[in-house]
Amino acid sequence: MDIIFSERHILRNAKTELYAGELVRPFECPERMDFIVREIGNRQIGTIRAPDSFGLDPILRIHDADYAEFLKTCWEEWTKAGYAGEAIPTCWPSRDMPRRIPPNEIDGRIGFYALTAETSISGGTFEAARAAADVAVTAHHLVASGKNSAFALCRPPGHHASAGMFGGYCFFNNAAIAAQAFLDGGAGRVALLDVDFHHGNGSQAIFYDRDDVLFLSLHGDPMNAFPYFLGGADETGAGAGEGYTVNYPMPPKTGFSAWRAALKDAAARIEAYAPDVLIVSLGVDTFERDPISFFKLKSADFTTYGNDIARLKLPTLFVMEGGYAVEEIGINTVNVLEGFLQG
Ligand code: Q9C
Ligand code: ZN
Repeated sequence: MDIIFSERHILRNAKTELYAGELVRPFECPERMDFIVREIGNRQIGTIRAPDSFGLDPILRIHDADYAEFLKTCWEEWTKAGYAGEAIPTCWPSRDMPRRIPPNEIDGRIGFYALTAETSISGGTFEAARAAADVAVTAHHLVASGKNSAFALCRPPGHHASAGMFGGYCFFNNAAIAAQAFLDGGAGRVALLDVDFHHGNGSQAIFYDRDDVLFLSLHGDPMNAFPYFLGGADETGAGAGEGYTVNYPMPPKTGFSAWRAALKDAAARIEAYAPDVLIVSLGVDTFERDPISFFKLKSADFTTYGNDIARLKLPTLFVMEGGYAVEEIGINTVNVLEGFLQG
């Protein structure tokens, strides 16, 4: 399998995450990539190469220009304001304050563009997020030009980012950018299967009213899990997109047999849609020992479901999302890819 990876991910090296009322070292840390890269080498599943550069164009097919500009200038503005810590929002246009225009001051601007407060913005974040989008677009080109599969080893992840908002460790939506790139390159239908533990709220929002991307997500029930405010089974799409969003929220302690039954249902819907290509938003935070999640998948289960995905017999682009059991993230990620390759 061709694997695309950018060393520039280390430019995303925030020191703080607001977690349980404290500033802790972020769960979404650079070493995640070290463990995955090492395991790819150990198991020899393919060669790793650096991405090409595509600039902002493919990003702006998904994201708002003012949002991209905000991400580019946020850290500089924050520093200029004289703040000592990393950039963290504290005020949003929330339910009872629906005035939706970006304020001038950085404190207001960051709140306008933020979904959540755990994801601090630090110097280098924009550059790393741009490199991750390059990884996704480069890997998309391999599949678009005839390879059966590719792995976009993206960091930072992307599926929580919407057209104009960051959060949940995500800035640019790498999988959505790849989906749009396939469509712009001539594909008619793309299926986006999100197997990260968390609901892919950004991806859902981006494609909610469209029928050219079928979005399916298996995730912790938002009544009990981040991102809490999207991901219900009753969200099925809008307008032309009605029926093209499919959510599988599952309760705490869900194990592999229930999870796999949801995957089987998703696979049947993907088959019926008959897409030109399948994108998998691959988060391995469904693992039993993930520190911030509540599913109970074991390492061997990742191989099994990689194999299940292969049985769809579709050109497949895997895009890295979450996974925070750092010591085991390499094994679990490569298990999916190996299971796929053996399928
Ligand atoms: N108590 C991704 O996996 N915090 N993002 C959750 C749990 C945010 C996860 C707190 C988790 C974001 C890409
Ligand atoms: Zn996740």
